[in-house]
Amino acid sequence: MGSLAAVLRHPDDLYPLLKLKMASRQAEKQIPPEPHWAFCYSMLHKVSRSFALVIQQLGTDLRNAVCIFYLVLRALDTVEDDTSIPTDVKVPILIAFHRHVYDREWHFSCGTKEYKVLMDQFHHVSTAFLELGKGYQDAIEDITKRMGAGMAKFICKEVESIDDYDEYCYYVAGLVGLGLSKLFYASGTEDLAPDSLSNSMGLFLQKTNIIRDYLEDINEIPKCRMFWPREIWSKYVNKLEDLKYEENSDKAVQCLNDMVTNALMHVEDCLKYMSALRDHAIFRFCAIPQIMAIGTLALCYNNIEVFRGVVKMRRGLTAKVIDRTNNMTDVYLAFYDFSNILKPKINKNDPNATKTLSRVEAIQKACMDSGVLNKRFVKVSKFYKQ
Ligand code: D61
Ligand code: MG
Repeated sequence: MGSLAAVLRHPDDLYPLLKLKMASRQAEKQIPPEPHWAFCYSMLHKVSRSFALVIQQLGTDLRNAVCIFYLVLRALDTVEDDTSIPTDVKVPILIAFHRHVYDREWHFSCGTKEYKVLMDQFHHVSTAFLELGKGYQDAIEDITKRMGAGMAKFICKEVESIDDYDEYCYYVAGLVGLGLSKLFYASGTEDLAPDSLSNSMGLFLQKTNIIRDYLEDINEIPKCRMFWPREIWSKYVNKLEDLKYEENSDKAVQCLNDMVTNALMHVEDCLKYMSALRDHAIFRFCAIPQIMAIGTLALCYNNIEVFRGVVKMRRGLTAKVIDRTNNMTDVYLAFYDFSNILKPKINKNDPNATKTLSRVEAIQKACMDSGVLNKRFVKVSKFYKQ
């Protein structure tokens, strides 16, 4: 749970934290009896603290499909991320991965810790996959095929331009959005969302991760892979790793702010996507990660700590988001609030100050134009004070 010091500083975190603790205990107890499904759900809890809880709340059929979708792509990503696998071994595995899910005998050992267990015991995932409905199987296979091909393309290619950056994020996260929209549609409760909006849902999450994980990725051993586009960082430093050195602090923060401003471009699409959802569980499943992302960006903006250590929202704030996200009003309020946390951090000497400010104002306008927020309330709202 959150640290005692943090809870003492934010006493109203306590109730949501306890509620979250109970919900995750409950989820752990609900592990199915069949060994392959038991493996899949306990794996989901181990590899994704954040997604497991929201996936758990979906209805049974869709939940099983999303759980397997997650684990298949996590396994694919474990191959992509393992920098000790030689390229000539890795590329064919990425490209053929969508066929391996039909083969109960197939496995490939790589990754570390819980990811290694996922890879070594992958037959449990394929066994569960083969029990899903055909509509779900086809959607998962299709996305796995396209993502594997995209990852293979970027194994040998650096992220140079902003277009490359958007293309890479499309492969690894935008496609997840497209796949999820298909699964929601197949479950019968939602209309099929336009691809461009589904893509934006993924891009916003992935770009936030890439920004937050700068230091972790640059310090990766044996070798690092970086996803910050040269077109952005080359305006500030000669080498991407120069951003972490103290003498470049001013440039580093300006570059970071440029990256955050770029990520904020996707917010209006995300709001539009979420506003079309009908099912309460699907809504929460989609909205909670999005609110966490805008919260993380507000925290990272103009914050040198991104280059020094881990910048994360405190556990209590995450618990509050999970507790308070039930409808579009909650989403608009959260986006408005977090934009309001970011706004006063904009320094007028920052090279992108005007651009960032106009992005933040556009987001706030979109929230206000929804008509569900009350102007006076919003002015004093400190719902999500950090
Ligand atoms: C609604 C709800 C959830 C959504 C969504 C729409 C649209 C897209 C996404 C979730 C995907 C967002 C991915 C953001 C986190 N990034 C990663 O995990 C990176 O790996 C990308 C490739 C594997 C994607 C696996 C995945 C992730 C979330 C899912 C899912 C599958 C299936 C269902 C639901 C959510 C990243 O991982 C390492 C790290 O973050 O430390 C990387 O290697 O870049
Ligand atoms: Mg990866």
